[in-house]
Amino acid sequence: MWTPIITELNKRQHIIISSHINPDCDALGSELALAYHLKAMGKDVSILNSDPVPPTYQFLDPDNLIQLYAAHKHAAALAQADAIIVVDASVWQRLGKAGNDLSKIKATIICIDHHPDGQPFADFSYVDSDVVATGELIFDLITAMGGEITPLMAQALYAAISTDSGNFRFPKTSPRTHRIIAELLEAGAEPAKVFKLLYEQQSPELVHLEGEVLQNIQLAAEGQLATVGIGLDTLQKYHIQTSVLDGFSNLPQKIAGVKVAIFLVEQADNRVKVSFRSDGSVAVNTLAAHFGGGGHVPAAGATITGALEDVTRQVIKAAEELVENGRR
Ligand SMILES: [Mn+2]
Repeated sequence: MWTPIITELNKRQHIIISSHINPDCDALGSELALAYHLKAMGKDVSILNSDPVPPTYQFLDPDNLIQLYAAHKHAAALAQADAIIVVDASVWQRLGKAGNDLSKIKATIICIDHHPDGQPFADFSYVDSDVVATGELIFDLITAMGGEITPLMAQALYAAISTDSGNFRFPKTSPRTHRIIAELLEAGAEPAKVFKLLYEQQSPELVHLEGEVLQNIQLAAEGQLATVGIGLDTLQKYHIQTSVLDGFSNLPQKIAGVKVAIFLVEQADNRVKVSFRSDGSVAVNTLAAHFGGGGHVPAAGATITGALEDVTRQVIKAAEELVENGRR
């Protein structure tokens, strides 16, 4: 039921929207569509994130509504805020330093999310872990409030839902997902344009790095587990920032018979960012949780302290156990 949140939003005037660190399209698209809707209602809206918009996703925000949070710059906005809306995350820590500061101010907290592993922290929550993207929930909220979906909002929500559903193939993709997408197309979303902007703007270096990653995929657990890691030296060789490697997590899943794919990227601070993907038959969020991370059944992640080789060994061992347990 959206009624309590709608009642609350109607009463509030100065609204801050935020989402998780390393924002993806679902986070950014949900924030933007919601911000445009609330602005159309005459409200004062700020989107404050702890991490910048990745360059590949900047096309979603031509009006530059999304701001990089800085305590000194946004003190006035925080002091004035009477509502905070957290989208695509259900725990303050996922918001980084913005979450730390936002959690301390006196304002109504609203949470709209689809992650299954959240903790209750908001005054009003709409968390539905059966939907494939937070973008679906934002669409529902805006339409429940009688809001108009402009072409820019439609593009933002289309990008949110298409990416979070793995282009409509992840298990939680539903008939409802496609009905929402139909309405977004009617409102002006252009799938070919969004696909081109999301997936076909890569540098030659990135495509060549992808070739090297494909070369290095290792199989384990009788071919059910595929793992590949990238070291800092390789990233330097190709002049690649880790933030542009999002699409690489799925690469090992190209191989027939692979149930779990693991993609590791060495970070500068003796940590390794690990992405887990599965075909849906194995819950990789339990694997991520084992290493202090989280996520969904088919897609999850964790950041693990240690050298790339050590972390790779640990993760393969845990994943082999999970794949083999899943088979019993
Ligand atoms: Mn999401």
